[in-house]
Amino acid sequence: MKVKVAADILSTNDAIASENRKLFRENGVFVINLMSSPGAGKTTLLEKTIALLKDNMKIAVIEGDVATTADALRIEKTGVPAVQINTGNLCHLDGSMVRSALSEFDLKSLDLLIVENVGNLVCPAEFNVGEDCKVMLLSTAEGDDKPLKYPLMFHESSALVINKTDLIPYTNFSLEKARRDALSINPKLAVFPLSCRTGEGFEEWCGWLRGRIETR
Ligand SMILES: Nc1nc2c(ncn2[C@@H]2O[C@H](COP(=O)(O)OP(=O)(O)O)[C@@H](O)[C@H]2O)c(=O)[nH]1
Ligand SMILES: [Mg+2]
Repeated sequence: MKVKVAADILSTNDAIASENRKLFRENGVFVINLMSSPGAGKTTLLEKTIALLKDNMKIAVIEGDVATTADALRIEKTGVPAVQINTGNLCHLDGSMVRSALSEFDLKSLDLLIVENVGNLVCPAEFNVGEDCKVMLLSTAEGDDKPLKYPLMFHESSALVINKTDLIPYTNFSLEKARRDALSINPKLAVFPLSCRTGEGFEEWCGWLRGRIETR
């Protein structure tokens, strides 16, 4: 019975996500669902990425967190519009939550909408919000065993950003192991090691993003 309830929830969500996707396509906006554990650096990645891309495209952000408007306030400081969704006790964003935020934006004018999901390595991967692709962010401080321990996140993503490469000398994180294990789960994953602290790796990451947006 529990399995059936879960299946019903997921299929209801998929129907709403499809409606969102249709709306995004009609308005020509490319949508990313950004997922990671809390503290991996999602908001910092967005701040840096927006600073590099915003002169050439129109960007907006939906921020998902259990509580506070802290991340939306951080994004607004970059000069792009941001809407905060507080999920209360829920550990992920779903299609209807994203839908409820869309009226805050002029979708037609946007090139890129980024949804920062709630920090969690499990359920965000199960719930589509109508995105074109999911991007997974793993930081070197979390350990290189995460791809094998949380495979769905890596399986569902189009790109894996490995953040905080500046911290590698202070950890036992193996970039090669993390990359190899992630690719064993999803051979199509585009992998971008980078550091939001030093800026290393941003050229490759932003290049991939620009390419995806141009061919949307
Ligand atoms: N050393 C280092 N710290 C980082 C890097 N990126 C983010 N941080 C720090 O990691 C913490 C969590 O970042 P935040 O963007 O809020 O993570 P989020 O919870 O995934 O949105 C903050 O203190 C950031 O300054 C990085 O590349 N290197
Ligand atoms: Mg954040």
